[in-house]
Amino acid sequence: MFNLLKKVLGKTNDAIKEVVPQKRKNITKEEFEELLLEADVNYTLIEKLLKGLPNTISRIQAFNSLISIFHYDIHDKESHPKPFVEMIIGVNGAGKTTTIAKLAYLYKEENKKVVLGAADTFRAAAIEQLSRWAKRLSLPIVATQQGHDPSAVVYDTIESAKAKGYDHVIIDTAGRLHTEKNLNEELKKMLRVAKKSLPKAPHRKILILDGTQGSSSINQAKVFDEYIGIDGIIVTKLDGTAKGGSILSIADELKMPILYIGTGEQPQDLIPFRPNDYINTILDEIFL
Ligand SMILES: Nc1nc2c(ncn2[C@@H]2O[C@H](COP(=O)(O)OP(=O)(O)OP(=O)(O)O)[C@@H](O)[C@H]2O)c(=O)[nH]1
Ligand SMILES: [Mg+2]
Repeated sequence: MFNLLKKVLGKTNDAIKEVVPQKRKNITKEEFEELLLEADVNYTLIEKLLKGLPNTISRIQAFNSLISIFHYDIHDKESHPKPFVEMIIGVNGAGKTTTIAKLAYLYKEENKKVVLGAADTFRAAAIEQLSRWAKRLSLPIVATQQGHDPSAVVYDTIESAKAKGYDHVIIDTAGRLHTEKNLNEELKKMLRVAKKSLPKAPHRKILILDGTQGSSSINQAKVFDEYIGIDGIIVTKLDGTAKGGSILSIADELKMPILYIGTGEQPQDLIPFRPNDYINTILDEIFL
């Protein structure tokens, strides 16, 4: 897992290498500042991270500075109600549908029964795309036709899960900009209708952020959160970007748990996000 993270953060680490080519015991404050900039950490946060640090920084000092951003630990095994309903939200092309396949794969590995809800009835071929994943992973799926009411799919999927004793419901939604009022009203309706089937559903509204967008996705997340309340984030496409440091900005500004990171296009390409591992992977490139 640790090595996998190292591979994923490869490009970010390459950017860092430009600043500190050889591993050392200590780095200067200026070097720390520069490498955070290279990794796309925003400047306000960099200033905060540098505050109180001496001019020469050891690994422990760098670690303590970075870990201070993360205020939570979400991978304590929580017990989930059954069915546990998750709704996957985000802008167009962020990686929602692929992430659903990954989550479903993970739950299946834990011997849980999963059903998918194809509530992206908006984009042409979205239903087919999720159906293909369902087939490939041998999962049941609840779907309707393109153009039909996505809320009905949400309701039917939860009802089906209750009737058949499924552990997990994962609902795909259409990509939407945080600024599209009508589409966001539709999201609210989907949430209301979910509650008609199961009062506490959805238990988790997960926002998918495209890791290649770097810190700019923070604004999106804030607007979605104001609108419907986000319970957790999954950052995708971190395999293809040097902006791995944006995770620090996301964690600091949004104060929402980062649940997983997406590291490729296959179902197994999802890593639970653990702040310690993430920071150590970066620091391994800098310090002896
Ligand atoms: N390299 C890489 N590609 C990814 C990752 N996650 C998703 N993708 C790719 O990103 C593209 C878009 O993924 P989708 O899952 O269709 O995105 P979406 O958010 O459902 O898109 P819409 O439904 O159109 O809004 C696809 O080509 C995926 O294979 C990831 O973690 N790494
Ligand atoms: Mg999709």
